[in-house]
Amino acid sequence: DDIVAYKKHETESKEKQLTISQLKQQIKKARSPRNFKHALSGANISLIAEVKKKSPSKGILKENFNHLEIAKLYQKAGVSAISVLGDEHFFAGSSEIVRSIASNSDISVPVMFKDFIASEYQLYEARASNADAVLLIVRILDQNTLKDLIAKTHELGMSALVETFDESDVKRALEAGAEIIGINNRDLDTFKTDFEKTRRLMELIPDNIITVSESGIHTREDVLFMESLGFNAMLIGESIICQEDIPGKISEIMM
Ligand code: IGP
Repeated sequence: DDIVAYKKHETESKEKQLTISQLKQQIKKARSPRNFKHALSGANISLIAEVKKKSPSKGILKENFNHLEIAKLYQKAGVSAISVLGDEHFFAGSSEIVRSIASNSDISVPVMFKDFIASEYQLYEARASNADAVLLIVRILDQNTLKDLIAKTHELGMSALVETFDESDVKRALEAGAEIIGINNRDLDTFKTDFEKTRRLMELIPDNIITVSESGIHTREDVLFMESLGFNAMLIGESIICQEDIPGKISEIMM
């Protein structure tokens, strides 16, 4: 996979600046992890709001983008968790941005480190940045790596949101020990969203698993649809970030 090769290469050069054992030293001084899974387990559907400056399909989403200020608006609006892009290349994020948000005293909700994770190094990087959760994408990982990364994430005291696109991904996620499964409504090749596919995949997931509907959610109707399918949470970026009035948009769709 291209992305995995790219990330492995990127990790190798990062490892020259900062080794795993140095990251482990940083982790000893990190704040203790917040319970991401618990934050998504409320009676009503939860919102994970995403801090994303740029996307591969739309380019720069907003001018004068201040990551920390947006995270603070999310916190004030009462979101359940915040997702922050750690990837620099495609999304103009970074682990420093994750750290600035996850370490800020105004932020008390769990923070997810969102990247194309392909190795343990990135999990240490996430925890050293004070992240509480990571995203693991099934279809870019082989089954053994997926299992190992889920186990390592839990060992570090974090939660893993395990992202799926099709039936086979869902089966693999369950088999690998995922406790939180995300269904991406967007096809990463065509950038199209397909809620019908989401409905089908949702039927394969047992009730004891926490479920997250990801991408392309724009309106109050979309939220009600995801609620009707039984999702515990939604991951929303674009449709909130692109608004002038971010708290207003959040209360409009969440009510
Ligand atoms: C958020 P949106 O359409 O609300 O901005 O989507 C999130 O689901 C999306 O950014 C995402 C993503 C990913 C990005 C989901 N999985 C994997 C990068 C990599």
